[in-house]
Amino acid sequence: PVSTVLGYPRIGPDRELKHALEAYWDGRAGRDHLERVGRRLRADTWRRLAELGLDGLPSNTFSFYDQVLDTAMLVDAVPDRYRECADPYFAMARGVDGVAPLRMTKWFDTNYHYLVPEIGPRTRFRAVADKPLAEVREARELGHETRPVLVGPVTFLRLAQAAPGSPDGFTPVDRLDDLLDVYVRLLSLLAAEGVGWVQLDEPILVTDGGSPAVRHAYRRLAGHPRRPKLLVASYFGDIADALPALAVTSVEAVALDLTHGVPEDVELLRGRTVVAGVVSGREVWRTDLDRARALMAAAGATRVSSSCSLLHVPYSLRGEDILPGRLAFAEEKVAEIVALAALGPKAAPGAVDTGGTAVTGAGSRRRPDTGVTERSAYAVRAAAQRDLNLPTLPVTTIGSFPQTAEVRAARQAFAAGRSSREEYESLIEREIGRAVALQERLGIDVLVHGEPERNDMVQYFAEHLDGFAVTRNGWVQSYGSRCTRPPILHGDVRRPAPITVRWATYAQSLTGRPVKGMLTGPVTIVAWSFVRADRPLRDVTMQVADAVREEVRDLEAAGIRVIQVDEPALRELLPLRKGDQDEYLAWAVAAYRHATGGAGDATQIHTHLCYSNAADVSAAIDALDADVTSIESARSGTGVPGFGRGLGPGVYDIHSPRIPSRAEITARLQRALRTIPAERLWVNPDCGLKTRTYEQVEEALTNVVAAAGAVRASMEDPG
Ligand code: THG
Ligand code: ZN
Repeated sequence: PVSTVLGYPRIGPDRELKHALEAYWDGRAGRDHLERVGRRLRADTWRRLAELGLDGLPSNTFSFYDQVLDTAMLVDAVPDRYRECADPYFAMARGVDGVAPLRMTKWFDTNYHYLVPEIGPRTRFRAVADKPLAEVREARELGHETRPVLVGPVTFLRLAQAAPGSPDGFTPVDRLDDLLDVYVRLLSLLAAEGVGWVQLDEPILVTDGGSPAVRHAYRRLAGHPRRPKLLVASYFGDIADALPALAVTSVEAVALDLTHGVPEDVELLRGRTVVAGVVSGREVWRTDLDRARALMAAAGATRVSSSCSLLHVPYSLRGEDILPGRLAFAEEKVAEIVALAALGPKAAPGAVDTGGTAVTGAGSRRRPDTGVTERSAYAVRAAAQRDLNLPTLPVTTIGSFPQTAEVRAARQAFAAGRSSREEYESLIEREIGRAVALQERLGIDVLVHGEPERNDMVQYFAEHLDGFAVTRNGWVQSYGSRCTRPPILHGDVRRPAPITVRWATYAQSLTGRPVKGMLTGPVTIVAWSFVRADRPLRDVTMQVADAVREEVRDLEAAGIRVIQVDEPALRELLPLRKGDQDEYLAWAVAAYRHATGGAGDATQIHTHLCYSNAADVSAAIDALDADVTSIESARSGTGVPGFGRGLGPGVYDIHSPRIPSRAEITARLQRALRTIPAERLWVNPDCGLKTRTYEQVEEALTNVVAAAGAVRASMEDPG
């Protein structure tokens, strides 16, 4: 075969898998229904890929939840606590009563999340090849020979965490030899099934320090006599120093992500099959076919592929009318791959330009902003903000209040033209009134309007900014059954009119307490969108920062004294190689400070970083210089070291329907006071409340306010 893809979306063109999973989990449908939907999605995918002319079809790229979880099942790395569960697979993914799920985290620098395997010194690996074997047979019955795709052993162990109770110094990679025994067994089972090629995904090759384990692993696997041919796939970056490590093994084929350039020592792969990942699996722009052919030639490649799995892009452009002629989603990318395979490589006249494609729009730069850019020192700001008259341990929430079915239905009706703007907006005002009244009654100190006008925050801002397009049905799997519809940032970003001012000022008109304006930060807007390829990400982010800055200044001018600019995705764009990280963090922080730096000293800037509170970005969080930062973890007050400003460690885990008791929250606050001085401690839930019900929120926040009151009283009267 000369044309292939490294993987394909699986949620279904109309999110059939999402609906089947949720029906199964809720008990609305049986296991057989879920299996039937899975079988149909796999069959449709193979048929469609074959119809489009692709000749190398992958299998085992389907998953009911996650491919890393599937790999844990494949090697039987199931922690003991799940073994007795009725369905260990979904118990690992989602937890069951009293049994916590596996931790979930980002798959490299994508917006996809995988489940983190737990590997200990005594994890007993065993080959359980049922799933890949069944998919190979299923495809064969439909007339397709396929190449099963497995997560490779090095990536699997490097992404795993040490099982609880592992001795100090143990890391999962210590178990590589034991795991390789199992991969050898898996390969021989696949060979016995008549499988000609297996793809082993090793994206860990594009990070630092992967080479020694890779050399060892692939010498061992490739040295085994009874096995299919091996295609080792590296993606999401430049393979760099790991290429020589692979080149000393006898793997038959290597897939390279050429969207990150042609590796320097690519000639070390001569004599082997090089699969050219020239059609981006991450971007949505049409491929420049001439440039792709030149890259193929420069890499000595004879096969064409996507740069990574197409999991990260929507299924197809069918039904979309945006940016005509400029986009390619999964199906259109497959057609490009087939076309490139037919054309073959083309000797480049000169060096290959590895810059962006020429397909995105150009445009003029915007006018300069005349406001101040750097805010005063924190002490000066804190003094200027004293007239907010907040008590010690001020209580606030993160931003969203429950999204009722009524609001969702009204938004759909308005979008579909079935109701008028006036009807929709008056419903939004009623919802805001309800949220404000509740917060006043509960005694919250800094109020929010509750965000009833937004569904997904990035989607919302994209819809109100020039330079973005939004799809009708461009869903991309985020984790399990959850998807997002990333907006497409295609041109110069401009804010044609204020976006949130109307709702913030309406809420403020209902109360004498301060209402927070709620914005999403530039890094997060960019991280959760498909971005243009013809400008550096930092410049694009700075344009978005400019738009956010204008919104901050308009909120301030409209009398909003507290403005929250969230950056939950700050850590997501962190480059995979350590050497690139400082530069990224510097411009990410600069973009945030540009967005917020137009606010006067008397305006209190808050930020919230749900997924970012990790040690490797804590200095950057500090450098954002927000007056108040709320973080997810309620477990320690030391998550952000060196913090000399307001800090709100979440005191209530909103991801669980459980209502925290007043005593529990009091204890958490008292613990936080050991590391955070009282004059800087804030009291808040750990994230937005939109997934909870009003009943749960009322009960939980009652306890939060009571706990803050109790701790305040105990400080005044320590006896
Ligand atoms: N918004 C966007 N991207 C994100 C998040 C977000 N990426 C990271 C993180 N948050 C992912 N988390 C989620 C959580 C829930 C959902 C999606 C991603 C979710 N989606 C709805 C679903 O699948 O049913 C659809 C939502 C919609 O209608 O837009 O629940 O918060 N952009
Ligand atoms: Zn959050």
